[in-house]
Amino acid sequence: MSGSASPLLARLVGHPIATDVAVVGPDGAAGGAGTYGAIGARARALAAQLRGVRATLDGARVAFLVPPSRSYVDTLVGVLLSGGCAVPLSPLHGPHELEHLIADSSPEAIVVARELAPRVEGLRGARPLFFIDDPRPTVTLHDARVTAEAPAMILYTSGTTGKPKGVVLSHGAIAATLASLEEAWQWRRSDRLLHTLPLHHTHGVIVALLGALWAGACAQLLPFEAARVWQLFADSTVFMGVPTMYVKLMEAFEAADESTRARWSLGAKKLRLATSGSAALSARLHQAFREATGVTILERYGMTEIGMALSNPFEGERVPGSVGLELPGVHVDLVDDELRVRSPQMFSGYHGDRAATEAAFDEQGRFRTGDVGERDERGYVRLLGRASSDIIKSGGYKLSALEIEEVLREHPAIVEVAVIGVPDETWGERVCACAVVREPLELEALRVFCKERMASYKVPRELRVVESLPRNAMGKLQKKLLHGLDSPAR
Ligand code: MLC
Ligand code: AMP
Repeated sequence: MSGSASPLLARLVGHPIATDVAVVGPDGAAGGAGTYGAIGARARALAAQLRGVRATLDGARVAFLVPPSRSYVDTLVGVLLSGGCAVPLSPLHGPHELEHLIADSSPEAIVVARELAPRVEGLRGARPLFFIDDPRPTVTLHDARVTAEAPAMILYTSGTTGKPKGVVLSHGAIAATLASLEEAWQWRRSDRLLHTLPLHHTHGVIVALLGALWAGACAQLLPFEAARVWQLFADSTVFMGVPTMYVKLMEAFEAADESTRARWSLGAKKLRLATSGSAALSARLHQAFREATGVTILERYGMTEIGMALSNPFEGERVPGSVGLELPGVHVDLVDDELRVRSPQMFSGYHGDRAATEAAFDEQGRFRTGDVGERDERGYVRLLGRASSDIIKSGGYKLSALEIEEVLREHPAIVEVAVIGVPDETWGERVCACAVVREPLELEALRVFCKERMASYKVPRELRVVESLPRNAMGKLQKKLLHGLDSPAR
């Protein structure tokens, strides 16, 4: 077999000190189970089981539905060690989404936490199901040979067309992201990451979780809850959030009494790095967090397909409202104001969709991000918006207006509908449905209808009942008129 060995696996299971702690849970207790050695051992046992399905998984997909926890890490590393391509599913996905993700990725096997098994039982067909919590036989196998080019992960992301697309990332591409961030942000083995992001998107799983493991550091995994995060800053050196998390942190801070504020401010001084990404952080929030904590948030920009591209400097000026400069190894051009990217972190393609993959690159092989921006004289990039109004970013989740519209059209009261993102203080943008109706329709009823059919973060937060939808002479929907804005870029 040709190709160099996976640099990602070399780091994930090559940690020199087996007793170093890689993962702790919400209570922060280290215990023996979360050490690099213990995770490696359980991951190897899972890999051996998976290779019982097929000796060389050779990039075949293995989907897994495991809540954010040490078991998630065991599973991810186990799938990678088996030579399989990991497809993380989320407990936040509804049945329709799980059905699409499983059908589209056509996994060879599914790994599941026992309590979540009922969610995939009816969807798995004849595929074998492995329970992550089962004790596993200790089979000794040589590690599968996995190359840098081999597919490591498929992450699903919403696009401007139809259902979410699977972004295939190779071991080498993920390693390039992690190496670039390690250098840029000076990740250290002594770091402790406070991790509250979901683990089915690149921010949570690659930038944060694998970022920590690549460096041999420790990640504490827990659900986001503002007061708890403030308390835990005192035990952490790194925090990574989406802007909505910082909004919620500042709301909690402002609501707290003076002594709590003083304690939280002091605790936050332990952070050597607090980053923001996935959506725009306002200069006002940047400043409010700095006033509360003395910590200057480092904002960076990335995308599932391209990894991380731009970042404010770790040392040097972090400019509020800017996403900074190219990360090591990355090249960004502004072509007609659109950011186009060349990078060793680049994805290998959309799973099973060659036409979409080809269309994603320009004639010079640069990825078309669809994000619009400008550079200042020092090279710092400021983002101005997106080319398509069919993409909505709510709380850092990328949502497709078209996907939500498709569901809404099934509602008996709806004649026609357009979904737009409306500026929102907390969420960045909130999902708003503009609908022509044949009978009265209330937002709450619409939300109930939607919740059965999509992840709850996609459900419209606003309903505007309109006489008709604005169309041009060709009959094409004019979404920008619904926004009341002239520029399609904003
Ligand atoms: C939760 N809700 C949302 C929402 N998150 N609604 C709209 N947009 C969101 N993002 C809804 C819930 O469904 C629930 O609805 C209600 O809000 C309260 O839920 P919650 O669980 O209490 O909310 P909270 O935990 O505070 O969630 C906020 C959040 C979360 C910011 C922690 O949204 C989050 O984890 N966002 C991160 C998304 C992310 O990782 N994106 C990265 C993509 S990768 P109800 O009706 O049930 O009450 C990427 C590339 C890059 O973008 O550069 O990083
Ligand atoms: P995703 O497809 O979920 O990976 O989201 C990628 C998109 O998130 C990018 O194309 C941007 O639109 C947006 N994004 C990421 N980081 C930032 C940021 N710092 N500021 C504004 N938008 C961002």
